[in-house]
Amino acid sequence: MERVFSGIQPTGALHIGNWLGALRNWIALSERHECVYSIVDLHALTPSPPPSAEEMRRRVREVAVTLLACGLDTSRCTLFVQSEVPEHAELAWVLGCQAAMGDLQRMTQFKEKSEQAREIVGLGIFAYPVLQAADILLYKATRVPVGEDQVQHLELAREIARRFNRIYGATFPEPEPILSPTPRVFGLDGVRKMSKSLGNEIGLLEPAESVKARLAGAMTDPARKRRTDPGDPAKCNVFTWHGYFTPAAEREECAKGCRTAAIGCLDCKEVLRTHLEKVLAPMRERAAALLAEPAAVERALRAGAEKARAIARATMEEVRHRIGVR
Ligand code: AQP
Repeated sequence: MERVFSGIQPTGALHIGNWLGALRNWIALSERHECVYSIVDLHALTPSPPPSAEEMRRRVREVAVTLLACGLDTSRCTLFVQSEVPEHAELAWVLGCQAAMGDLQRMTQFKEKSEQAREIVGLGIFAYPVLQAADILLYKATRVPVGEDQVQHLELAREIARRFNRIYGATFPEPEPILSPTPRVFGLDGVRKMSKSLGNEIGLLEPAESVKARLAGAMTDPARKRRTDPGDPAKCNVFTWHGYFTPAAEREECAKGCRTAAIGCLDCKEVLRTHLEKVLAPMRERAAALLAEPAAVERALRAGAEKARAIARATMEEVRHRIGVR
């Protein structure tokens, strides 16, 4: 059985982009592989300014509840919080010594995130892919589910593994990507990737009324200015979302109605909302039950950290031996 590793940052409320691009695939993979999933809070320290301690704790709890509410089953996978396994930071230092500055400078995410930094461009955002390589290699994972934006980082993790193995002897497998079937979901603005930090998302646990209001403001075909103008579904981001949630026949009806101006964008969004609710409503319900039982969520995370630590300790022991430190 292959070992799969993936992580998610507690940088805000999880959204339908995370669900389509990662989480539903995580659940499917945990049915046929040994899966290790982490809420990577150390990565979430990299924005500038960082979240307060209270905010970080709140987000970690929120992400844990959302993952469980989505249907992640901790009896079928290991789910833990990254900072509960100190070996992640330790291996990141060791691997950082073998990561080329030039490679890190080329990372698209580094360029984008350093532009978003409001105070400083910290070393953490520069070294982010090294910590990510440590996350994966610590578990000797052979497969990593990734969205389009993470392919470059995984390639770097493979390069770091190769370099380490060349210098110190075969230690790490080179992890292969499992490209998400939905690698990039655009946000409400229809232009940028849906992101927690861009405010262009529909949250998985957002109240139904709020989803409705946000959908009403979602960008459609920019050329369709008035209700009476015909639209082009191929140029409409909302229509792309129909592809994720609406059955084919109804979707086709919406497309026809749009092209002929028989329906307006709000009618089309209402059809989407009905189908989106079929996914979101059960998640909200499960989340409410989990929130009423915080101790159970905490127990699940602690048990996950125990399992993760056992693997991480064994790898670090081997790494220390290979590099000659105590
Ligand atoms: N819009 C998206 N479309 C498809 N997949 C997505 N993912 C995120 N956004 C989309 C996938 O979700 C997983 C976890 O992502 P993450 O939280 O670790 O980081 P991210 O990709 O940086 O997500 P965000 O929402 O954009 O967070 P912020 O705003 O904090 O940077 C990954 O597999 C990712 O591909």
